[in-house]
Amino acid sequence: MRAKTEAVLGALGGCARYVVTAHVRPDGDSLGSALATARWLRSGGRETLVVMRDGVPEQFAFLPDAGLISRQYPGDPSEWAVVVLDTPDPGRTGAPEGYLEAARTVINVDHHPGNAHYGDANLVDTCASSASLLVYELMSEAGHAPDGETATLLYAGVLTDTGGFRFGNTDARTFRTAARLVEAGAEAPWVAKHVYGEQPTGRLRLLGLVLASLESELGGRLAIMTLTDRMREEAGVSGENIEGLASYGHLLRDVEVSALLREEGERVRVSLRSSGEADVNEIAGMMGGGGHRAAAGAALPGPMAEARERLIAAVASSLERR
Ligand SMILES: [Mn+2]
Repeated sequence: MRAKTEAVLGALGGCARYVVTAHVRPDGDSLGSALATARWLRSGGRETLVVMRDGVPEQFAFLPDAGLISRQYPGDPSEWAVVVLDTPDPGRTGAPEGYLEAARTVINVDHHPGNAHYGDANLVDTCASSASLLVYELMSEAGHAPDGETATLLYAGVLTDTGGFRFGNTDARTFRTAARLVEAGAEAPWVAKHVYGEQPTGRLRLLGLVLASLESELGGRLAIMTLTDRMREEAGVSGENIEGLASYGHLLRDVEVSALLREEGERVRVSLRSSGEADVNEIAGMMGGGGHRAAAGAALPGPMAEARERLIAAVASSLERR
């Protein structure tokens, strides 16, 4: 790990221009780690662009520098070093075909179990609860003290990838990092208020409808909620404002896997959350998806009823094996 850290730090210092990116449909960790890395590179005098093909979800628009994110990769990749954060497979960046291959250099910093160890330099630590935590550790290793806004960005990633310090990946290293980030000026209550409070009316209406759909299967070990286009219409919500909804099934006692099935055109997207023991990365893998032990997802062909049956079968076979 030591050699890997040094290779990544060397690559982060060695170029003049950087594109920082992460996976499509960025979450709090992707955005926090990317925006913080960009501030770090800029503080060292590097020209830096943050590119997210899907832009910034409304829920995270409050993050410092969120307004600087571009949806377009700059031309001539050979002029740019690309830093890819929180992304197990380079295809998931949504970069134009051949872009990463043509880039000056590619640096990969991630914590997903299925990471392909791509890039000219990579740091993949699947024990880390977030990519933001890894970026913080890289900064410490380099002797860089993050400013308050950078600390706030990293804190947002540490907080959201542990489900608000609740998932099974919440360990001492997570709390140590969170404490240091707060010491560096991270606005912890402010981040929590934006991420977990201050919900727009439409989202609360949608939550009501999704909760009303909750059913338990497999003797109460699996909770399934659904989100349909009709519900979106009824709640007056159009966007992808679903962060956190999949976890609500864990409010029921004895639920090991909480699932949210949502209609997305012809397909049904499945989000899975584990309360600890169940490995939802394995379950998602059986359905062609992936993620982490505690949080994962997959896309299934519709209709909803069929996707639901496939989900129940996958969860049943995984729970039986334990
Ligand atoms: Mn992450």
